Amino acid sequence: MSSDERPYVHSEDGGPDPETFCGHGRGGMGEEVKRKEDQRFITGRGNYVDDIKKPGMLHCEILRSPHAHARIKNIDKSRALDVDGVVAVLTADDLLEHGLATMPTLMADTQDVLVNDKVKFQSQEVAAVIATDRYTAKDGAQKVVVDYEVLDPVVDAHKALEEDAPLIRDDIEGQTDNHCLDWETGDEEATAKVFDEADVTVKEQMLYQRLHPAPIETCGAVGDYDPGKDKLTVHMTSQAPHIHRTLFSQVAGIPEHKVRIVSPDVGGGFGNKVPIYPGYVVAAAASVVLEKPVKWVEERSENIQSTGFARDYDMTGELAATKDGKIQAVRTHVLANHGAYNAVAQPSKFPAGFFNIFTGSYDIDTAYGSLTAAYTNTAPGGVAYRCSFRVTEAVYLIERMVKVLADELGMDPAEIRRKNFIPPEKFPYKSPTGWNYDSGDYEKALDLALEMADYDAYREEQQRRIDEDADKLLGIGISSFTEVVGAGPGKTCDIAGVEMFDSADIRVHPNGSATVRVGVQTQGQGHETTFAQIVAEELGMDVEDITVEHGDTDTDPYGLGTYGSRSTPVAGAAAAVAARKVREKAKTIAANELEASEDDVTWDRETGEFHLIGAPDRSITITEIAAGAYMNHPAGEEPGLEAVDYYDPPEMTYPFGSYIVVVEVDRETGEVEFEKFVAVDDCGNRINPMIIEGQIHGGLAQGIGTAMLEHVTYDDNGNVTGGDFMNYLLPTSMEIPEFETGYTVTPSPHHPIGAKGVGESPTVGSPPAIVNAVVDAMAHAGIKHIEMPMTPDRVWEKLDEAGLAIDPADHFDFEFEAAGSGEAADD
Ligand code: MCN
Ligand code: CUM
Repeated sequence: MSSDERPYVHSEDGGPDPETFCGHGRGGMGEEVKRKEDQRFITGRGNYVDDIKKPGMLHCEILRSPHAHARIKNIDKSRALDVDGVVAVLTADDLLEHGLATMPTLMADTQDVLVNDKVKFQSQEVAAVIATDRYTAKDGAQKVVVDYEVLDPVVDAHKALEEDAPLIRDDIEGQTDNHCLDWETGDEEATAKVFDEADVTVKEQMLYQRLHPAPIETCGAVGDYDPGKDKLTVHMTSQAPHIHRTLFSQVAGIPEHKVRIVSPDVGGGFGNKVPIYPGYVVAAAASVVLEKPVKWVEERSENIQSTGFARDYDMTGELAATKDGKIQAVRTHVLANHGAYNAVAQPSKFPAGFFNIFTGSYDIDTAYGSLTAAYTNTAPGGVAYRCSFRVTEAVYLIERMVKVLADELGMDPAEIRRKNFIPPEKFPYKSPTGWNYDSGDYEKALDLALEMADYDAYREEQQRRIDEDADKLLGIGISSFTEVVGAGPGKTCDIAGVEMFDSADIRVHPNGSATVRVGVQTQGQGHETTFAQIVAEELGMDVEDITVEHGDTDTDPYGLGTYGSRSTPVAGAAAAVAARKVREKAKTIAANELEASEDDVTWDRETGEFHLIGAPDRSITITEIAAGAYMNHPAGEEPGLEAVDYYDPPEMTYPFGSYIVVVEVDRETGEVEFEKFVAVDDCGNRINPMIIEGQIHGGLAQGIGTAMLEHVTYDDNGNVTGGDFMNYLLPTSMEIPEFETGYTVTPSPHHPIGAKGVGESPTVGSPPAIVNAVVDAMAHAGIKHIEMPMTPDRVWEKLDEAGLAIDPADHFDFEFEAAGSGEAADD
């Protein structure tokens, strides 16, 4: 079925009513079904890559470069090979022999699997040692002697583009500087004209700092080549098993039916497990060469230092507006740090990812954005971290700028948003940068959030504290973001040249239970529950009778994986459509069993049964139908009851929300305390409210980490100074306040069950709300911006700049004496 012929929304019976639905009582849509997967997780029966043990399995340790930029003169493996238990030491030369020296990054770039010639970032993979156990492999790795010629590194994107900067990518033919790519969107001339003529313009520069997804489980793989079957199985931490199979097959020249990727339980991905990493390739290659299973599992610091980071966008934002706050144009320029290799998530139509949704929730006619990206001696970058591929940066830009404009005009930030929202009647809405928003009601979400947050009362309290010169200031921040998820329609946002779709395969067994296989891969999002709920809803089955499987390319239908919150928008749609195909056939069988014409049979969503029109008592359940499908199939019909759907979405989905954050800023210490945190989300029709709530909580915690704590930092020599959990600070329960969540429901008009994605909304939407709150606490004293992460010292500096800081010494009525200045005590 092509996209155009798809049911516009819901099924022929209208589908579940979005306002009232609470499922059919057996685990259908809208019900808070407990997560089916948790049984095994909470009883310690999860099966992660590192749990996989194979007879005769060898272990791989990777030797990494201590330098950020260095030429390799020589590698001496001999002492490592002498270590008892070391089986092999691999370097680039060995991989070259097998045609595996380089691997594709997520985008149009190739990365050395093991450094060939020149190291380009600290911790880059130089050699792999394979041994009988992990400790021996590590001992061996320490005995590999590498002779480096150290080169000058450059880690800062601005400096990388200076004329005398050291050239990083001398492996690319014709590359003479560190310039990686340019990109632009919108109408430059028209935008300039609006800015020239506008009443008011504002401008601000802001860095979205480098972040790391930091999933609990690091990346790992077990390569398991079976010489008997000539088949390579790779168990790996993968968010996209089928894409990874295709890439493995292409890189290694092994046909796809000879490669099986299994992604078992995954302990969090957050975008970290979208790309291919050298460790995966090495484990697989070593297994083929040695004809033994080979395991590679990263350590924490390796994960932070060498696998895809995110963000690192230095953005300049500008708004042009009328005196009364109507935004007329947005302009932005970005300098992006792409690291040593261009691994950046950048669906082809939008070379800067989805950043060009920077007009956000606002009805702005004119916009222009440009971007320059640089190579630097840092880990390959910009991959993804709960971001919808740069929507995070876009939302940060526009939501911060709206606050900057509100402060400039002395307007209430809620009021200015209301004035500029795309009104509900304008949907479907076409944005000036080419997006087709499906549906939205931004004001409704904002109003609910304002009410939940008791906004007016906090505004009064804020003023009271200013008037009374209180030690703790109050700040109120708002973010009314829109997301864009569900990649994607046709070729408009294909990644790596693959047209985007996803799949579901449903097999109803003779006893009326079913197995559903999908092409996406859960990493904690609860797909085994929510996909079962979709099928339960559409087939009138009990959710307990449905098992969802995924993560095995040998058994699952081809799919493109889980990222960009696309599972529900795309594979969820496939599951619903496949279920409807099954229902069609079930109807034929029902008519046969009821000895009636198909035209006289109807399906009741409430009971999940087919019955004769006008005679509800003459009904038949899915169990009876399933038995009939196999044991008594109608003449002219194939036996069996199953269907597969490959769903090519007609459009992306546009979930949205309004977050309101109230903070207390301590004028003495610069500390920020959360006083209130309200999150109203709209992801269209909700499959499992409890799972959505979990997604929101987790994502808000990550938004707090982003705004307050996290930053992967480097020193000038390219040493990662934020490359472990002592220095890369993740929020703990101590930093996370109570969240108050609310929701509105604006169904997607083109999605079969009216659902939109939600997985990334909280991380995308919350950082600007938090920054806006902290800025808001100091705005009366002229503070316009503060960079993330908003550590106490940074906040204190801003307080000081605004003349709001209280010197801690003011609390003491004695004077400190400088050391050594006093007289020596004689007792
Ligand atoms: N859901 C729902 N009703 C909706 C929308 C979603 O019940 N209207 C449910 C879904 O069925 C699914 C969950 O919410 O069980 C998230 O759905 P969706 O928004 O479709 O996102 P994905 O399943 O595609 O998950 C990807 C998204 C991304 S890209 C990142 S990054 C992220 C996130 O999910 N990584 C996560 N949430 C995560 N949560 C956990 N625990 N671990 C990660 O690694
Ligand atoms: Cu942008 S991180 Mo998620 O898409 O896997």
